[in-house]
Amino acid sequence: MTDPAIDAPPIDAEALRERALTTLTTARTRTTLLTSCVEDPDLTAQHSPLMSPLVWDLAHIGNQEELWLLRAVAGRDAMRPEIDGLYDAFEHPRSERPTLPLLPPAEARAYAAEVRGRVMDLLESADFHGTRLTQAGFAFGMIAQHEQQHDETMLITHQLRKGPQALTAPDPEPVPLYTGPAEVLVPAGPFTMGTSTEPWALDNERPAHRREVASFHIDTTPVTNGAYQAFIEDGGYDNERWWTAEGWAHVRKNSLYAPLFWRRDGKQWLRRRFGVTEVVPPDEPVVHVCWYEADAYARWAGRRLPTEAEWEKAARHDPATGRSTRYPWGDADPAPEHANLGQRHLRPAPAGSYPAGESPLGVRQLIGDVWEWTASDFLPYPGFQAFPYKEYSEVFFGPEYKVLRGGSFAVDQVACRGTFRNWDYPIRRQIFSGFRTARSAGDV
Ligand code: AVJ
Ligand code: FE
Repeated sequence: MTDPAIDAPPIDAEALRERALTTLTTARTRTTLLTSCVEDPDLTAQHSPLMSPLVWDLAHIGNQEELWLLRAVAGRDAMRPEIDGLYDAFEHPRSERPTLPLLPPAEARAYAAEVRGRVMDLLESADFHGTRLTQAGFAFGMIAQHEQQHDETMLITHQLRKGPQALTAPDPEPVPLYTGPAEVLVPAGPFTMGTSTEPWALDNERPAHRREVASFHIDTTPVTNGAYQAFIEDGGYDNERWWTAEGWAHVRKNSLYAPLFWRRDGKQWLRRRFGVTEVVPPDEPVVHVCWYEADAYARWAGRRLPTEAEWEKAARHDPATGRSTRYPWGDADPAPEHANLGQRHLRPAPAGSYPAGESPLGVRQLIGDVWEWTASDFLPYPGFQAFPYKEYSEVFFGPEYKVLRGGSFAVDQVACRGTFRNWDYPIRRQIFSGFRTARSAGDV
């Protein structure tokens, strides 16, 4: 009998080449769509001080690809050293980027395409050995994830943009109203959090480590618009007792009364979504709420936000084997029946969708639909090492950022897994953020 562990080549170079090619090409198709569905003035305009002009994202995508694949991996010289500073996210805050001498749209496109052409040549002979950057094609995976992260950022810019609809996509399949249990019990005990084996996991997801988690209940679906409306109608935004001190100060100062993009129209709520105004659908997960709103809703409901460890245990721990899986449904890569990912729909799917994607305990929609706010600050795992650059994660660790998990409809699968960590300020709500709630097992 042959031992597959010995017989199998340690690195299947052809499979990696194929995966790198597919993920980079998928990202570029998305980038092209997001930057060609509007005219040039909409690419160079700033649609919100929170966001870069779309043409900045486009050239920044190319510049990061040049930096990591052509320079760091292949040792090439800079193609246009004079532009590096313009596209360094740390040199210029987003609000200032429109005033920079950015490459105009045609030049930005040509630059990104030129970089990509050279990367395609490099990929043909890449051997995926040697350094941590090249091992298992990490740098290619990191760059595909980076482009997809900016594709989500650009979709946020499209949502903030005023004016007629520029993007369309089919709606998710309608599903029968979800009538399963509202919450599940996750029994106490340790589980493995984070990963040391997922080849393209980013530095903040590493290393795998054991975490003790007390028993808790967690919602089987994200909180819906309908449930959130009940909080609004009950005067949730006017009642200080549901809010943290900072949250209360924030809602008062900014006169918040509902999720971003909502407005009341008589008895009903309307929302603006990619240039179209529509009635807020009650069965869809709520999106565009900040951490303070999620936290206040949970308290109003007699519950709390799950910690990051609770969220990951609900998403990855398989009670039958004691193992942590890559996704709630197991180790298989995401397929359309598992989750709403990749901007194939431009909205979350109704609560209770994707039964094939549920966790062993029956928790649904942990992956895709909406990013889920957790109670936790963004902190390094024990044994964290910044790689390949401190500015991805390390400089953001601290109590000023809250962790979001699970990914939204706007995230591609290459940048989404059970261990993936996102973070933002607790006031942010232009992102595709929702939440689910939890309670400790002892609490009623
Ligand atoms: C992980 C979404 C917080 O957009 O600031 C993109 C991703 N990092 N380019 C961000 C990122 C560098 C990052 N987030
Ligand atoms: Fe970036």
